[in-house]
Amino acid sequence: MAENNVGLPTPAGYFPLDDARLRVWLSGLPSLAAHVGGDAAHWRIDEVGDGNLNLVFLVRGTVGGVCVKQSLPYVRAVGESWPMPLERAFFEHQHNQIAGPYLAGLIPQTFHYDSTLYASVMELLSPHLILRQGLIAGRRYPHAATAVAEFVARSAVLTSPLAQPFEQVFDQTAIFSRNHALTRVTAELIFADPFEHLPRNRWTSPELDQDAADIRNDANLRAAVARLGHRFLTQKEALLHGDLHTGSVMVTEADTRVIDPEFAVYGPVGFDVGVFIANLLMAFFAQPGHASAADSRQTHAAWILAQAGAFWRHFAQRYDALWQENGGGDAWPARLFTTPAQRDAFARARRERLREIYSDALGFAGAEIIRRILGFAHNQDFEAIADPLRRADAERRSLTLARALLLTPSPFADMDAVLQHAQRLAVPIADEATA
Ligand code: SR1
Ligand code: MG
Repeated sequence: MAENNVGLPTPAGYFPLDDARLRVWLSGLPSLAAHVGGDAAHWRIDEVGDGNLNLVFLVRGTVGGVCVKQSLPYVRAVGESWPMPLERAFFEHQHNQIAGPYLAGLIPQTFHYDSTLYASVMELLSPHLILRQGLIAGRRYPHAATAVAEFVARSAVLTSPLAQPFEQVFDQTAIFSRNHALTRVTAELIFADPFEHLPRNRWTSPELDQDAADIRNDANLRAAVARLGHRFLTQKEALLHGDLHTGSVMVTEADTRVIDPEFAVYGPVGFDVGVFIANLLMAFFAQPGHASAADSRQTHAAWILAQAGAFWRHFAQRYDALWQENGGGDAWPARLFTTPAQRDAFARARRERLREIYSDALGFAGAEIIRRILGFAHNQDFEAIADPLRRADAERRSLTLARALLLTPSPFADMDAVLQHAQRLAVPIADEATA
């Protein structure tokens, strides 16, 4: 072990990649270099990482290309003042190893993992875009919501004791329970930070100063979010992606891939469900901020909202079907439910389980919205709105929905009720009078 300049131990042999080092390293791995093709000196290499944490390189040559993702020993978006262990690449690799076999076609193929450089070499997804960027640009991806729902449903059932022997699940849970650094990020950034005065928090100021203070000072909201934080840390239901926002999905019109499972941990299924729904809801509320003279974005906003419904419906239907088809694990042993009466009881229990996931998801969605507007890690849906008044308006409407999801969820008997409420909240005040 050596010490890097941020004081964290890094393994001997680790170095951050750059254009020159990547050419040398990759050309020393002939089977990977073959995916790129041609003379390494002529490869086109672009560093495209736009997330908070890692280096991401796209390498293109005469045959095709690869994507190389590497951990840095600190939070990229902040710099060396926020050290961050390199192991996140290991947990992303473990997710690919353990959940990957169930997720064919929904994740990029991984060709190689280097445990010294904490780097993965993956399939180059082209001409894919990050889903969030596409939604901001006004583009539609007709299959994205159902593909992400399929990813969540397969992960939720097939990595859990519904489908696996408990010994296997316990061993996997033990692996991901070492994902301390990124689980701490989630525990603090989602479930605590927005309720404290911290230098790393920010919001659209001064427009949202009062909203931020109201949220910080709302004891019931603190309790609702803390309760969910407790569930996140204790309910080891299935292997989560752990950071399933619209920036973790790459799309074309026909193809959808979920990327970046470095926050993977065993947790409550409703967390992934709620985070993804929250990010669609924020994309929806942000649309007026992206309007132009030619496009009010109303139609696009309505389409995005409908995707949240399609996502939940597909998830619920597939979770139920996959459970019935793969119920060979130690939880809910299939052999106990064979007579008509037993099968009825099992069907009722499955409906109850989906109600539980739905209820969790509403709360996690509320917590995700609040942290994206008042915490450290914001999203481009709002950040790309240059006018602070318009940005604050979209953010305030989102916060209003988040509070309702967390504090008064009972009117939201089903997802349609959530979407109708979001639609009502999105109507500008002036239009409400004439509606
Ligand atoms: C310090 S990392 C901040 C955020 O970026 C990641 O994408 C996660 O969402 C995390 O909460
Ligand atoms: Mg990420």
